[in-house]
Amino acid sequence: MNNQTTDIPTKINWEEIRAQFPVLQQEVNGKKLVYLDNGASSQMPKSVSDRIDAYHKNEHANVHRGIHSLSQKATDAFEATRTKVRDFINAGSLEEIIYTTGTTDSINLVAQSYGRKNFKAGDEILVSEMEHHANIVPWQMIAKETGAKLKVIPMNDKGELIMDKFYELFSDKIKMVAVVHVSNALGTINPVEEIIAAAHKQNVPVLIDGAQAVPHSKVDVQALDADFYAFSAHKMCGPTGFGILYGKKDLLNAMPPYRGGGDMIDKVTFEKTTWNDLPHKFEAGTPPISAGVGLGAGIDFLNQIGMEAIAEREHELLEYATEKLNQIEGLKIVGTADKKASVISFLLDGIHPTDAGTILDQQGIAVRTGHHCAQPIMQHYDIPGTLRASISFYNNEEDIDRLVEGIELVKEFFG
Ligand code: 7TS
Repeated sequence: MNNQTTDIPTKINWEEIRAQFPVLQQEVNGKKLVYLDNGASSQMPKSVSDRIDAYHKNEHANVHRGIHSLSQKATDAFEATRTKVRDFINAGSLEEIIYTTGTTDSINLVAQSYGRKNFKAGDEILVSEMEHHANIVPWQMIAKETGAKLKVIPMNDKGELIMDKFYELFSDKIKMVAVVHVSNALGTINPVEEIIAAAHKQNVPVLIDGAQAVPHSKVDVQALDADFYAFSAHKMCGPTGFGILYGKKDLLNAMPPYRGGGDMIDKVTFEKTTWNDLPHKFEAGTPPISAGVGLGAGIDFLNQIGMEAIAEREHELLEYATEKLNQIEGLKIVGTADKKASVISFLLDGIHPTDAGTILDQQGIAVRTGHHCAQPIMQHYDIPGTLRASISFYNNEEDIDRLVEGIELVKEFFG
């Protein structure tokens, strides 16, 4: 993945695309909504909510059960998403696409299943300083249980991983590397190809937290050679409560189940239970079926636009916003990596991010404030938090201009 994208076949009408998001048409606090919190959750186009609605009206039943036609219809709709996900991230097979409830769940699955089986006292798990808590805490939990330890790849003040330190930290104690592809708090695009290749030289598997990468660029898990890759539907125009764990088949096959229950078994007796095949071995119980169907529709929507075009448009908006925000006196951007996705964290001189965010909200401008579930990043800069504008392809220059006006008002308000 990179910032440079090419060959957009036809000129895309971004305003037509924006018009497909009903939620963006509303007023908030008497002003037209400016939604710049896409890093937390993206919005849903009408085609996705319509698809979920149609599923409930016409196709709903439990999946993988019985022979009745409606259950088969539901199963077909639900399983169609697996094929779409496989193709979207270019996985090698459907067995490698595990349905979860989101990135957090996906990472916990690997930590609890792979980690419990493979980590022992003295082993090390390598994460980075810019991880979301979802890629720290599950590892800490399993480390505590197994006697393993966390090691941390530090970052510089621009918010880039210090790769020399990564190589220095690497030893034969390392049993897993878990790194974020794109930082949710800084926007940094990490050199995950390099990290994966280096780890593989030592036969160490790598989990990539792709929550902020998959929605914004073309991700090819086979080209990356990632062992595990996690992401969430609700950040890619899909619904909440659904996500994906990609894992290489050999690794997944060798891992014990994470949760027990219906659907994940082959044969159950009181003496012994055997497991279902991949991917179902990791999918116990009734899944969020409609959400899975919704993710399929979200992928269709993104594919219709094209991930290259999306990356290009978001980069254009990032550059526009960065230039405008840099002109504001007393504003400092936190996270100035050379390779960035469309996330801008910033501070306003003498104004607490929460206070600024409240005044922006009064103007109908939605940004996130706080530590963004990445407290170690805030500790690095010795700040309580930032304001964060996370931009999507359905934003436009007017949204950015409104943000700039809003910030000027915040500054006036706090004198
Ligand atoms: N990893 C990254 C990089 C994230 O940005 C997030 C969510 C997660 C993991 C967890 O995803 P979940 O779907 O399981 O919750 N990030 C954010 C955010 O930036 N603001 O709210 C949630």
